[in-house]
Amino acid sequence: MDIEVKMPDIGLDEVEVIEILVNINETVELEQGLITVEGDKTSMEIPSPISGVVKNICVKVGEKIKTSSLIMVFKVKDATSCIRKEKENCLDENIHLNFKKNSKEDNFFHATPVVRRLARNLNIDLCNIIATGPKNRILKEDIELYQNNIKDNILKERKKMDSNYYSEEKIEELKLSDIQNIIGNNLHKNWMNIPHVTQFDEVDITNLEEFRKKYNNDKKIQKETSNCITILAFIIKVVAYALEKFPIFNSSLTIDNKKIILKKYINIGFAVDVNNDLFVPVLKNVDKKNIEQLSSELILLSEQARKRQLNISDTTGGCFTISNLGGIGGGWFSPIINSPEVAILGVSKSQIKPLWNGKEFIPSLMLPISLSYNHRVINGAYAARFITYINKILSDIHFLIM
Ligand code: CAO
Repeated sequence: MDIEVKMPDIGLDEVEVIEILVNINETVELEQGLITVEGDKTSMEIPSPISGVVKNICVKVGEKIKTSSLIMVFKVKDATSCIRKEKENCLDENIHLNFKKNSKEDNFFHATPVVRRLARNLNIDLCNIIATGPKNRILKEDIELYQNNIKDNILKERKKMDSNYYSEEKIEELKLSDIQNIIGNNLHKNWMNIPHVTQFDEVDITNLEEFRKKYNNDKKIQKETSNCITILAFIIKVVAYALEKFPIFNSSLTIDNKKIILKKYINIGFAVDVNNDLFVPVLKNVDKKNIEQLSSELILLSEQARKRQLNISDTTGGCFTISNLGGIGGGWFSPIINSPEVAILGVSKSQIKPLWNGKEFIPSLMLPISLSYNHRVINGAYAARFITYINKILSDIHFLIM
């Protein structure tokens, strides 16, 4: 059956056909654009009121047409089934079919192709939009308003769900401290700006712990418990050795990322947990101090951090940072680099594990370490050598005297 499609009343006496959007023999869906017409101030896509195959195109580009001018002839199998029921009330009453006329004036809409495209892209049905333009025309602003209302409703709905879930008696709101805000912003900036890679390793510290315990027992016997040394002091010293051997780890990047600044001093920061706030005091000239000196400075700076009495000079000038969570517990973690430094060492809790010595499994105290490095500055092979070097010296502290 053939059906004629005519030009709807779009509120203009005469319009020019500026584009034909379909071809003869093309199968066209309901509401698919057929032609674009242009009036004095606006252009508009004329949607198809039916689905079917285009049999004849009765207009040409550049032709002036009026309301009710014949646009096209469609071939359809079944005139009633070609109009989708659910869309029926969206049909423009002024699009004339020779067998049917939509009488639902309320649902009449006009919109420019730009607006229709916008609606299509946002998956918005024009039938749902309240038109505020002249002659019931849907404007871009109407679509935006509708879109914003949807967003508002979603937010309201989400808030409602959240408040149902977290009723006020069940939650407590805590404000982040100023320090948390500052640290959080820095961490976020570093995480976003530095291409992080984390290399993991496990160090056999059985001998080191044996030595440390012996040393601390002597101190206890001499009633010098304040001089007891933790594993961290050894790690700091070993890292200083490694920084000397692998100077690129003792560097920083200029802000424009164009130059590497190699440092000729070794200052190492260590993270201190103070009631959920994080401080990083810096031990200066680590390479020039022995482990006992480093340990007493470490204890002093940790105490000052806990009392929140660190000076600015205590927390600046670091070349490399160590974050030791091993006193608390947990396995490996990926520390975030403390820019402008280019690497950080994370230390986790040591555990006894069976270690194969070629003949048998030996119970060994294994210390998990994780090295995050700035991949812009340091390549993976170099980082693997660096962590392997740290592993070697920590496993056998005789290397410290070499
Ligand atoms: N594995 C096993 N035991 C460890 C260990 C490890 N990796 N690190 C420390 N220990 C041991 C110490 O040797 C000590 O044992 P002894 O009593 O036998 O000597 C005990 O745990 C307690 O050590 P400590 O934590 O008090 O001291 P420390 O020098 O190792 O660390 C400090 C000092 C200030 C770094 C630490 O107290 C701290 O605050 N750590 C948290 C760091 C942090 O928050 N990092 C996260 C930053 S990112 O959010």
